[in-house]
Amino acid sequence: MVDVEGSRVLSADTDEQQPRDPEAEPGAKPGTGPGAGPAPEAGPEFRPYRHPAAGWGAAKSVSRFLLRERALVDGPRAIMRMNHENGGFDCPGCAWPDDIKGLHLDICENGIKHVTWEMTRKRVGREFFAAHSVTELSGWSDHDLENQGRLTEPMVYDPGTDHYVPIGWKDAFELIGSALRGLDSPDQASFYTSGRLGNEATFLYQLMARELGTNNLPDCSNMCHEASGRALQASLGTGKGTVDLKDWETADALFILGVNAASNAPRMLTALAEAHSRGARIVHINPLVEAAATRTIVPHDFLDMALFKSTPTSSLNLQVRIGGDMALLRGMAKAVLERSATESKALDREFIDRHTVGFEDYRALCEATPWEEIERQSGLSRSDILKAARVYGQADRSIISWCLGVSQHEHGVDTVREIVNLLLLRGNLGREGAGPSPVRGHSNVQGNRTCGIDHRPADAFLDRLAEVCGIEPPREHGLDTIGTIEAMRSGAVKVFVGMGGNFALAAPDTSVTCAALRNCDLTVQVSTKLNRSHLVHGRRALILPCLGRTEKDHQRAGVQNTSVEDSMSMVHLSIGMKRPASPHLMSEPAIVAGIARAALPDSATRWEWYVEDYDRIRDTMAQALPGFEDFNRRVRLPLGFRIKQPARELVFLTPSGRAEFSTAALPDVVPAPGTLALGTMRSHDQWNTTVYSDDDRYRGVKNLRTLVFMNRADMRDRGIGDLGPVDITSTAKDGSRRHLHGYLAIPYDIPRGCAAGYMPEMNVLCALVDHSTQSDQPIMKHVKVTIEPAA
Ligand SMILES: Nc1nc2c(c(=O)[nH]1)N[C@H]1C(S)=C(S)[C@@H](COP(=O)(O)OP(=O)(O)OC[C@H]3O[C@@H](n4cnc5c(=O)[nH]c(N)nc54)[C@H](O)[C@@H]3O)O[C@H]1N2
Ligand SMILES: Nc1nc2c(c(=O)[nH]1)N[C@H]1C(S)=C(S)[C@@H](COP(=O)(O)OP(=O)(O)OC[C@H]3O[C@@H](n4cnc5c(=O)[nH]c(N)nc54)[C@H](O)[C@@H]3O)O[C@H]1N2
Ligand SMILES: [Mo]
Repeated sequence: MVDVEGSRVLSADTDEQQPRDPEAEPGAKPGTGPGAGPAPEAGPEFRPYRHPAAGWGAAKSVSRFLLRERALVDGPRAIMRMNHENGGFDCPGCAWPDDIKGLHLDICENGIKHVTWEMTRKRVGREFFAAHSVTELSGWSDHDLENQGRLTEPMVYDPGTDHYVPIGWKDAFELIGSALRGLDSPDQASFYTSGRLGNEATFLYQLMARELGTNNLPDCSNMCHEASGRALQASLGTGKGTVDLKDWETADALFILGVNAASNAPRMLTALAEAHSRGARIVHINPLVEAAATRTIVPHDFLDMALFKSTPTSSLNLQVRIGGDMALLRGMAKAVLERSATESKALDREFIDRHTVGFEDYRALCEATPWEEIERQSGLSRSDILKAARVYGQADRSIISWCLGVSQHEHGVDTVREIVNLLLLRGNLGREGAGPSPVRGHSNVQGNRTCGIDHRPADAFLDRLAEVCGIEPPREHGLDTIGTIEAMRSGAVKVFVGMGGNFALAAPDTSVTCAALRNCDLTVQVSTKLNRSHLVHGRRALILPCLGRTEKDHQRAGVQNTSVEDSMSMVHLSIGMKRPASPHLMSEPAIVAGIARAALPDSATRWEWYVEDYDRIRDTMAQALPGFEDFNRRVRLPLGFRIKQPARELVFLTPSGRAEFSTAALPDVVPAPGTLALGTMRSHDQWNTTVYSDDDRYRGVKNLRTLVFMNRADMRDRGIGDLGPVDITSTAKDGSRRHLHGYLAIPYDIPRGCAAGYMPEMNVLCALVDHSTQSDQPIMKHVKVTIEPAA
């Protein structure tokens, strides 16, 4: 337990290397074999990080990265245009909302890296594919594949030579069209979306799938916040958070569960620092004390930067056991209820009576859950849980925010519902400074759902789509990510289309997922960069290169823009301003329209007409999607517009018409003797399956990704030394085992019985059957493993 109030002396982050010659960068040349990261440039190092988050360490890392990507000329200019009201492009990184005052230089280290990675001057042209066979490329590391630069023209796999060869757009569309037309049923195709896709392309994409006749619309959200959406839907009647940045600015208490904000939502650091400065209390709940739970140097505050002045970002850190959040939340609720016996203000009775159902059952459940059980399951002492409960009880306005540490569990839905339960007790909903605030992942993953990427669409949505678009959408639910992998494996799905992303590596059970993709008749990947999913392909395969978000999108009616929705339901325009990486790229809406026309030659939908002018797509969306009325005008307002959130207005679209308390039993998350609970997570220097380097600055790691963070006592018990080689074995629900060999163990401040390492490499350990029965989400944060010294 660390109580970081009044914490450590700070110093500048000085242990950074100087910029390197880009050509000498080992990752710039073909690496030494598969694996996500670049070839190691030096031996692994581990030194606990003792500096504030962001600040100069981040600035240096950015300049090194810009140098390496040779984007020093365009990079800074583009970055100044990012996330600006009126006329910038939306950062293609995370989904944290833009600064509402529009004043700040609203950028972060990782957003800059992300944009630069897209704007690189390196290219993967036809010569590259002519020089390297698919078999040869399969031996390259994932870093080296992406690091070749931007894809430039459509390519088709030639099985005769084992090379990708150029194909014209028209022929590519016809190939897909004929494959789709030739299926016995449209349900033999599955259409994946990665959360980068803009709203307009998203709307056309789901329209095409439904006009074809399938709801097989898996997306990255199935692996990400599916649990959050389902829980919020059940508790509040809409599957989104209710708060916005203004609420973050007025909350008295912030509870941050299972987020590594300094790496994955760095702009949250600013909100945390501001909250701390105005006296709000911040409680971090995470098995690891991540960098955002210490101090930060606010990146855009140049005075702070100059003076190395940092601001605390935490009042209390609770190192919960992996999977123990629900028990902790239950403990906090129990404490609030106990206090209400003597203090009438502990509960908001009026709110509970007017707006909720199920309170008495929930109270009884909390009373019936013994403290011993809560302590055992959370891995925290009662007195520590009471500290968090006190912060909650003393605050008038509380926000609870969470990310994958909460959702990627068997009981992710129950845990998010427990978050809502706790909020309801004190009426922390529907008023300023209070409410649930999930931190979404990809920049437009929330917009994808809003605009129809949903394998379980609501009837009301389909009714309206049918009426507005004149189609007859299928009513049967479709396949999600897990379902799609199973169906490709069994042969039930024969055509896979990936609209962005890197399905082969992002999905669980790498070898099973790869075999499933290889079992398809046709795989189509719409991408900006070369990745593993291009090499793990069906009998026929296409790579379709598209414009990135930073690039100008010319269509018949002029330069087009696209809209996105952030974590807090703000919809705004993103306008690309760079010359496209190649003249042969197409925009995502144009690619969807091309596929749709080829697959549906008689379609009455005016696909080509839509692509000429995206305002036309938006006009249709305005009729088809609730909350998008007057879309074209409102999206052009300086900050865009906020989609109305009924729960925020205390309107609950639940069966009871009220917010519903849930009463789930606590799950048993205590690892069996000899086993550990392993969480897979991101390093500081990666974007999902895109790995920029082998470093993880805030966790003190250099030149190493094949690692596992462990409690020192757990290492001692097993005879494992510092950075000692280990073998990791996971055991799935069905008893099957999976292995990783020769990983290095790092002694880390993590609760006993818990371990952590990096995705996507560790997807090898995640069995396909290990998905939540509540959300079908793969259980990526609680893999049951044994760890032994390497044989
Ligand atoms: N730079 C960068 N930004 C990103 C991404 C990226 O890869 N790189 N990815 C984007 C995407 S798609 C997403 S979904 C988000 C992901 O953002 P995060 O959710 O921050 O992603 P992870 O790295 O998986 O980190 C999970 C955190 O949960 C903690 N954790 C693990 N198990 C538990 C648990 O049982 N309980 C609690 N309370 N905590 C736990 C881990 O210690 C870690 O701090 O970030 C987005 N932003
Ligand atoms: N074990 C484990 N596995 C996980 C997770 C975990 O925590 N643990 N997290 C899960 C989560 S939260 C997520 S969201 C998924 C991520 O899954 P995905 O979204 O499928 O994967 P990404 O790595 O984000 O995709 C990177 C690729 O997207 C393409 N791309 C980049 N920009 C664009 C663009 O503008 N348009 C198009 N069409 N393509 C583009 C590039 O070719 C790049 O190679 O991974 C999941 N997998
Ligand atoms: Mo995600």
